[in-house]
Amino acid sequence: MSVQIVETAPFDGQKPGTSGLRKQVAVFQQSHYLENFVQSIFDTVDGFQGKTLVLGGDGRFHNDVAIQTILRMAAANGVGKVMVGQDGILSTPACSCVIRKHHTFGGIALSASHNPGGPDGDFGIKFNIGNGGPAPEKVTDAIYARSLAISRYRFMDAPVVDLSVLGTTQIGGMVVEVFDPVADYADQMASLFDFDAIRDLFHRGFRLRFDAMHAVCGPYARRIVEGMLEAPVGTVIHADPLPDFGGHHPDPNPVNAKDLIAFMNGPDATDMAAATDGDGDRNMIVGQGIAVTPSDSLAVLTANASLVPGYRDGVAGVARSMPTSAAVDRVADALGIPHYETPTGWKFFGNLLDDGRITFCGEESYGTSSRHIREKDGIWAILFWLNLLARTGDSVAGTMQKHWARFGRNYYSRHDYESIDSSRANALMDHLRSRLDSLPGQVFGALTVAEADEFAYTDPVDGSVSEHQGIRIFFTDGSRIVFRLSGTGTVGATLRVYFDRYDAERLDLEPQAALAHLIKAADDIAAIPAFTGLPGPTVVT
Ligand code: G16
Repeated sequence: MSVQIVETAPFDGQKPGTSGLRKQVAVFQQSHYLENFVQSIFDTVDGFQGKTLVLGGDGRFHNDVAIQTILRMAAANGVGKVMVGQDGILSTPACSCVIRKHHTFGGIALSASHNPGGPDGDFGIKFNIGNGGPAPEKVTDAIYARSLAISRYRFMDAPVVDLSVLGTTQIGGMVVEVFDPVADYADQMASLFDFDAIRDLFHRGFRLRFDAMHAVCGPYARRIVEGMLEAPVGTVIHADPLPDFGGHHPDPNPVNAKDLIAFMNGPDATDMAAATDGDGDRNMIVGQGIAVTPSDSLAVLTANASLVPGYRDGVAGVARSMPTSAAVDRVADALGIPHYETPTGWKFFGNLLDDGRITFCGEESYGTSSRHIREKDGIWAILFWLNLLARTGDSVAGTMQKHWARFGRNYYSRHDYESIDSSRANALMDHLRSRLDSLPGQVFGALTVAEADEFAYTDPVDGSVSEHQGIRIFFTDGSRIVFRLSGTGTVGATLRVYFDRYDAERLDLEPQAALAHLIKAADDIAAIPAFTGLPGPTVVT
C-alpha cells in the first residue's frame, strides 16, 4: 500500500448548502469530484492526524463507492482510525451520537437527506465536528475556499474493505473499525425515554405504523421499536434500506408520505403513525385524522418534557429556526424559559446547545431534537411522542386539542415553488428586498403590514453574524409571511413561502382556509406567479 499524490483541478460550485454538499449522483460520479471535496476537508481542518473519524451514510446509491474512496483518502492523510457503520449504514443522528460517545475528532456523513436517491437521484457529504454537529459556517466556508484552489489530493492504493463484517482491519497505518450502527444509538434512546411505559403501551394493544420509507431508519426502528419496545412485528413498514428508497421520495411530509396519511384517515388507521427520512433526522407524527405540524410537535414536546425521564430536570430554553411557527415561543413564555430564533440549518443550534442555553430545538422542515446530540433526530421525536402518550393515555389528536386549548393555535403552512429558474428566484427576492422600506402601512385585503425585514442572526455565543436568511413580512394582527430560497435543492431554485397566524379561540379551522388571506397577500406582495412562471405552489405542506 502506498500513498499517491493525484493531480486535480477545482470544480465550480462545491459550496456546501444548508446541510453539506448535495448534488446529483452524476455530479459526484465525475472523476476527482468527491476526492477534491474530501481533500478540501483534510486541508482545512487542523489536528485530525492520528485521531478517529466516524463514517457512514444512509445507504443510498453511491454510498458504498464513496465510503471506499474516503477510507483510502483518510489513510493517506494520516487519520488514525475510522469507525464505519456496518454495510456503510449510519443514520445522521446515530453519527452524531457515536462521535459524542466515543469523543472522536469528528465524522463524515454521506446523505442527501430527504432528497430522492438512485442513479438519477442525489448524493451528499457533510463534515461534522467533535461536538457531533454539522461544521459551523466558518469551517464550511473555509472548505469551500480550499476547494476552489485545490490541485492535488492524497490517496492510498489499498484493497476494498469488507464492510459487512464487524471488526477491525488496517489500511496502511490507519485502523478501520466496522461497528454496529444501531447499538450506541439504541442505548442512548433507552437512557432518555421510559421504555417500560412504552412497552406497556404496546402490550395494552396500542398500534403504531412506522414508515421507514426504505431509508436508513428501518434497521434502527426494527431493533428499538419491534425489539426493545416489543411492538408487534410488522409495525415498521418499508424497513429495508434500498439504494433508491424504492423509488420513493424519502421526505416525511403529508405530500411524500401521502399513503400513510390516507391510511390514517381510513378505517384501518392505527393509534399513531410516524415516518422518517433518508438519513433518519426528520420525522412526521400522524394521529387518526391529523398530521401534526413540526412546529406544533416541538411545542408539545417542550410542554410535556417532565413526562420523559431524560428531561425531568427541566428545560433550559428552546430554539426554533426563523421560518418555524411561534407555537413553541408561547410554551416557553408559559414555562418562563428563553426562546431563540435562528436561521434555517441545524448548525445554528450547535452553539446554543453546547452553551447549555437550550434543551430542545426544532424546525418547520420536520426536524426536532434535543441536547442529547447535535443533529435532528427522527426516532427520538417518535419515541418522545410514544413516551408522552404512554404516560397520559391520550390520543395524538386529543393531545393536540388540549395543547391548543391551553396555548392557542398557530395555523401554519409552507408553500414550495420547486425547480424554478435561479435567476427568476433571485429576481423575486431582489424585488422584495427593494420594497422592504415601503411595505409598512400598506394594506392587503384585511391585512396591514406592520414591519418588513431581511432576517440576520447574531449568534449569542460567539457573536458570528449570518445575513440574508429570509425576508419577513409582519402584519398588525400578529401574522407573518416569510420568503426564503431553499439551501438543499439540486435543480434550479426552490422558493419557500411560510405562513403563520395565531388564533386563541378558533382552534378547528382547516389550515389552508385559515391562512387564505395571507396566501393571497403573499401573491400580491411578491408577484409569485409572474416571477416564478408557476400558477401556484408545487408542494403544499
Ligand atoms: C437541512 C438542514 C435543516 C434545514 C433544512 C432546510 O435539512 O439540516 O436544518 O431545516 O435543510 O432545507 P431548505 O434549505 O431546503 O429549506 P436536511 O434534512 O436536508 O439535512
